Amino acid sequence: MNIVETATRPWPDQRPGTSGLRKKVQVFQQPNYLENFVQSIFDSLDDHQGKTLVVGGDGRFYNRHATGIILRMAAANGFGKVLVGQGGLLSTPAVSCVIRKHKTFGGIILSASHNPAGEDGDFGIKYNVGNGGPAPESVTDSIYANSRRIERYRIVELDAPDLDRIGETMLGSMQVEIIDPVSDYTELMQHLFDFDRIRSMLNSGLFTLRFDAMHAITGPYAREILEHRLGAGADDLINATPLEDFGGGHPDPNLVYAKQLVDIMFAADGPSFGAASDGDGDRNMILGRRCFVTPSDSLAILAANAHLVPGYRQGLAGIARSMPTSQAADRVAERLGIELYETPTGWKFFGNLLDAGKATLCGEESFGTGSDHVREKDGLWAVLFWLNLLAIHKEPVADIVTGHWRSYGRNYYSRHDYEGVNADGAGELMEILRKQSGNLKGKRFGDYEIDFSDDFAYTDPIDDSVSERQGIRIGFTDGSRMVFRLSGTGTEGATLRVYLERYEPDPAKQSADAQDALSDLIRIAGEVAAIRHHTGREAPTVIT
Ligand code: VG1
Ligand code: CO
Repeated sequence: MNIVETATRPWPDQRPGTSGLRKKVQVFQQPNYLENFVQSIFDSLDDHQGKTLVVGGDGRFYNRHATGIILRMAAANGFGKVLVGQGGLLSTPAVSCVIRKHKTFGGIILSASHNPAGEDGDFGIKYNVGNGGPAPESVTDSIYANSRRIERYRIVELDAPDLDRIGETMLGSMQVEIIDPVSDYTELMQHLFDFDRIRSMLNSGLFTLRFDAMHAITGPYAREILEHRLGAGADDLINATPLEDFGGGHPDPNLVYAKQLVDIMFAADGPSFGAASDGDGDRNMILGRRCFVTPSDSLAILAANAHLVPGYRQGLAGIARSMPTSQAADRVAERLGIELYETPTGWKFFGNLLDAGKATLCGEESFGTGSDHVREKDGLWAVLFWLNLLAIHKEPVADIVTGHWRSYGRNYYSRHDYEGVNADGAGELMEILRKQSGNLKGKRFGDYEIDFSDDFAYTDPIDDSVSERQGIRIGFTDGSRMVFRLSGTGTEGATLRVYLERYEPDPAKQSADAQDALSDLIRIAGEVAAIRHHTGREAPTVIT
């Protein structure tokens, strides 16, 4: 086999962020940029010789090209076999599913999630370990360290195989198997949810559905599962063909970017249920007729009802949520008498809890929900979970949500993003907050008094690893909270995220608009962090 060792020099900027390495396509197109990072991944692995790797991505521009290079490098680096999704496609949760089902060594996912795609858009690459989940910080740190001292990469001088033909071929002495990207995942979903019951609901004529794949990876999965297996109509799925540029859109399932779906759902005769997923299929947005379910509420509602669904009939071991996610799930955990874990932002922090059987459901406010069925958040899984609950409860989505609030109280919640702001200004804002955070206790703003404030640090209960500087939390004496952190997934300037939460136990006061209910906290956040001064912005760019 013709293995070539190509000399190269380190790039300075290959530190993985919240979810892998994300950069502009043009950055990845620089000579050796992709190759350096892939070799740095392989150099961080122990004992991968002869083992199996999974490769697939969200179908964005550069996905195919990168897949070919990764295959040629995997062959040169001694892998025994690679499982590749047909066309180079696999959603993020499907990669996790395939790693687990076929017990492979690990997997590489090509995606920048919801970031825009195309020649001028973003590209990304992340490594998942043998449990199917994102590489923990110890691995990403070692990948980065390797990228800083790399001197050569290995590649075979052979053509990469045809990615479109299902079946097995050889690339040098490595086997390549092109697999159907949806079948393993579909089988897993069928095992977790009551497909018969969902199918009867969809066939009843009393229930209507709209799913928006946002021109990204979930299109083929939704076709197979929602349309072919569950009997949804072909027109119930919109934007269901993956495009290399995601149709020029921003496949981020929220009220701003999924506007087409939101307009449909808020029309007078809108469908009973609406949902969307993101670029790589791991996020979900849940809507009812004229009703938006916040991701934090969604996690709490799924947890409170999980015992009704086949895959979770035995109950939940525990619930885990990222720190900025609202405390709605905490109330459910308390009532169920199970543990609630608060982790830093990013799915990689759930892996140990899931592996140890400490948590069953996990969620993030950023439209991410999932469970121990895989080790990634999972968009279509959440959609199916909701469909299963709706088929049982036979109530509108809005009634399920308000019923939940009546029983548990409502956690008014919103996230304000200031995208693409000056990185120095944003860094300064965080630095000043960090310095102040120890002495804010007792400070008053109108009716609100600060109860505590800190820079969130997390000690993993399983391996005792410590992750510091995970966001400034400010808690008030009435239980309200605000959190400030900088995004670790952006590719331009900095993005400041401000998370706001207030608890309302009184059912008579639970129907306000979230922005109104949070208006005092929004004002206080602006004041405490001097947002306008440091960002130069009058208002956030995205409110969810
Ligand atoms: C964001 C979200 C975080 C999520 C991450 C990856 O990170 O806030 O909750 O895990 O994206 O999601 P950040 O650092 O930009 O806040 V995905 O669907 O983009 O892989
Ligand atoms: Co995603």
